[in-house]
Amino acid sequence: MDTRTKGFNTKLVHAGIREDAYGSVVTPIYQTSTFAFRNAQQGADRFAGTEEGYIYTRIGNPTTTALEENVAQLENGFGATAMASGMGAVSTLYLALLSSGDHMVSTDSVYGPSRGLMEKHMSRFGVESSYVDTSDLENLRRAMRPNTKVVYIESPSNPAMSVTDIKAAGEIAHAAGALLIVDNTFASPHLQKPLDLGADVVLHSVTKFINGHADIVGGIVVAKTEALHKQIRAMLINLGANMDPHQAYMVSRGIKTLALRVERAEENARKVAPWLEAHPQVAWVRYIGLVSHPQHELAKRQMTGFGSMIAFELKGGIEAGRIVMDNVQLAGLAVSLGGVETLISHPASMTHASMARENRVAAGITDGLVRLSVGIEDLEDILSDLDQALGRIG
Ligand code: LCS
Repeated sequence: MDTRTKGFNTKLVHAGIREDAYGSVVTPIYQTSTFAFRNAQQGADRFAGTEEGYIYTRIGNPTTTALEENVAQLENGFGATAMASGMGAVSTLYLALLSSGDHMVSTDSVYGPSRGLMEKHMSRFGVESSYVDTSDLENLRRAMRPNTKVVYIESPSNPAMSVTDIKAAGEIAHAAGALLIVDNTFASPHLQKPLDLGADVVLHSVTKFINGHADIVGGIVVAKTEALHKQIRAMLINLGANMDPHQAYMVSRGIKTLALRVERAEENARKVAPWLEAHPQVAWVRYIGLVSHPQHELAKRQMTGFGSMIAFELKGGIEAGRIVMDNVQLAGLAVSLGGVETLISHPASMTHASMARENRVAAGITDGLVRLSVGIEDLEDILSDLDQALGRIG
């Protein structure tokens, strides 16, 4: 069945599954490191690329291919490459698309290590970078240089929840001869399709919504064109940050319910966000579904939903935040997000601790910001857990 013309939910369930000798309904785990050739000529042909087929699992594996085909179709891209982690995807992209003397402009409130890898390590190889608030396109325009080769947007961003106009960012990047990469982790392909909006490459930490069950880490990159897909894949094969077939199997299992999970979690978040906003202990809430969010209208235009990530700050600052995090019972006090379970965390001391404090504050990641990944549990239980934890504040 050609799933490319089918709807999103049908793709989630069926895309990438190939018929096998046994009529397996799902793609089995091909737990093998290597694939035997019929003869020496076949080995040579596969290496030369004149015959399709598998060679060695770092280069490709049927279980991983099934996931790659699925996500490539969800994002409307030419092809996808699965990695060992989201950071495996980020590092592969930096190394595949940037060279010494090149410059990258990025959203300032990106996931901490995406910025740390660039500023602390890629800089050692002569790659320059600027981090600006890309939700204001003027900042992006001003940051472009003659040697800018990549514009890297995270939208919505982790954890400031800032939203960037992807279509406009693509136009700015392309006018300067640069590529647009979008980290689509927070939205998931169910709520946002950056390639349709003009991005060249989209990436995910599949650890989050795509897998959705908090039981593996993984990453994936989808390229719009064959040339970009080949360039990224060639880098991954050399780097060796490939996804393992067992990991790929787990993700293929989790992804089938992506739309159901994302919609259910959003239903909860749409109630939790205004509840928090009305709470006397809460200073402010950033949820893109709230009219108080500065890019609410933009999010409505470029996304098909608002998701389930909420950032908020308590009037009592970080001390009050600590009390809440120490007293939640249903919500897990843990980093990561996008799973079926509600999780709470403190970016300034956890996921974004590696960022210089002045950069963090400039990016809207205040010391008192608490991040909530709303799960699919019963709404009443999530609210009563938050209520009792907030009630512990002096
Ligand atoms: N991109 C975004 C937007 C992320 O949130 C993360 C991880 C990554 C890339 C990297 O993916 P990983 O290698 O972890 O699969 N974000 C995390 C977070 O906020 N808490 O724990 C991990």
